[in-house]
Amino acid sequence: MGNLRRNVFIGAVLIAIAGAPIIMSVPLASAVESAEIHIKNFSFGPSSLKVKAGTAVTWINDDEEPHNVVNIGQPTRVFRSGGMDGDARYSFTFDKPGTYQYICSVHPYMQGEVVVQ
Ligand SMILES: [Cu+2]
Repeated sequence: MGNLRRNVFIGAVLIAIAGAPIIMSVPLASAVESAEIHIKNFSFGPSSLKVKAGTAVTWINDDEEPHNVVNIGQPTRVFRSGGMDGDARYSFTFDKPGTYQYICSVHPYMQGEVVVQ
């Protein structure tokens, strides 16, 4: 009987090892949604973006000139990028619903908003 128990144990270990890759291939969580805002010709496109809470928004500077992304209004300073050279990217994940207005502080006439639902 000792051998049988040992074989059952070894069998269980082999099943566990064989099953491991299958378990590991299952996504850990549902994928985070993402969206992009392009900075081009000194404007944000789209200038108004509507997303669901939990969405990661990435700003991409398509201009040669440096820009940045600074949250203003209410709420304020929730996000603030550093200076973004051409082709630079900045990402922020919006967890809380609200309307987030922002500007490029280098060119304050560049304005946009992200509406989080
Ligand atoms: Cu700018």
